[in-house]
Amino acid sequence: MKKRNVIRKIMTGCIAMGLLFLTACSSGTTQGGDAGKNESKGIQSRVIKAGIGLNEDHPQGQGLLKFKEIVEQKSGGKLKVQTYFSATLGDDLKMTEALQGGTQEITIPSTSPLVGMIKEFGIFDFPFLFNTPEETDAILDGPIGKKLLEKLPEHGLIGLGYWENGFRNVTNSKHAIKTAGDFKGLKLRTMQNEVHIDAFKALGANPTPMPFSEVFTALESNTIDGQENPLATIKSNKFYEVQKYLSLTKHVYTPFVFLVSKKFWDQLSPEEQKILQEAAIEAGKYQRQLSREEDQKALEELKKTGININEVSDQEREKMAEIIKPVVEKYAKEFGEDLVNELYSELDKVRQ
Ligand code: TK8
Repeated sequence: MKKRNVIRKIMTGCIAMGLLFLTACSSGTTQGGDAGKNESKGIQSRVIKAGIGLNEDHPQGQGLLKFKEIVEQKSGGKLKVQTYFSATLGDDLKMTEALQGGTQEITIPSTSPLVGMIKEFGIFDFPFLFNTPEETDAILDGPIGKKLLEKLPEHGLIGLGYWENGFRNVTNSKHAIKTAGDFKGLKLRTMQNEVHIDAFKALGANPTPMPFSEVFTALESNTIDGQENPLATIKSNKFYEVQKYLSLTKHVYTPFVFLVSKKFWDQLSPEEQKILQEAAIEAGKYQRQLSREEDQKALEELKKTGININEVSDQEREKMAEIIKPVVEKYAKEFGEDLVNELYSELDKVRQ
């Protein structure tokens, strides 16, 4: 009899522990719940709000859908990614602030508007820095890109890697940009980024920084004459409807940075963090490839819209780079000459 009671007591204890464990696991229902810092094991049911600034059909949107597919597949459907496109949750800066506040879990902004928080991201805004995708991938996926991601946690953000926004070109409603002098007096929207603002000022333009979501209306109402973005964005946001000229300047390459709220990240188990990290990298490879294919396709489709498209000669691009050089030198000092020298030596290695 005694022995049977002892066994019953042990069995009751095991069931209670099991129930306690199951309760703890299911407690993190939305936005990470209260699972505690990395103490939870396994994968909990969570809803992950992921917002971006561009449309679903843009490579950024397609990349986010791929990320969602991978996360939900790897987690057996327990991690659910809710996707929001076209700045419905706000522009890049607003969504980044939402991550810092813990009211949104993921966003993938351009690095340019983040320079107010991490000024060193500004090295990617140096005009005419990159020439090829091989160069951009080598720098972003190498020691320089990693060093900049390591600055994010102190700002309440986790960076899981870089996706591709792309090489930027100028559209406007006044005239084709064929020479450095053609920027004179042009009211050009720029991202909220001091390097872009000073570079276009040096070229004689009249730069107006504003969030991306306001650009179409500003162009339509002629508040500004032009803007600059990669071809996929120019096509996806139908800028050809309100612009007459597209000049293929390829003056800057902009990365997207994949951001996760640190408040949310710290609540995840190592297994959940691994799923998000792997999905961000895998979807990023897919997104970069799509972005490069789309850049060519978008040019062909933009030609059919009637917008006046012109190439810009290497000679004129070199003249623009020469005019902007003092701006780059000024910001190289501000961002740290060691970092900039490391950037140039890394670039030299890629070009050998
Ligand atoms: C979209 C922005 C945009 C960027 C800009 O969220 O602001 O011009 O190139 O694509 O990040």
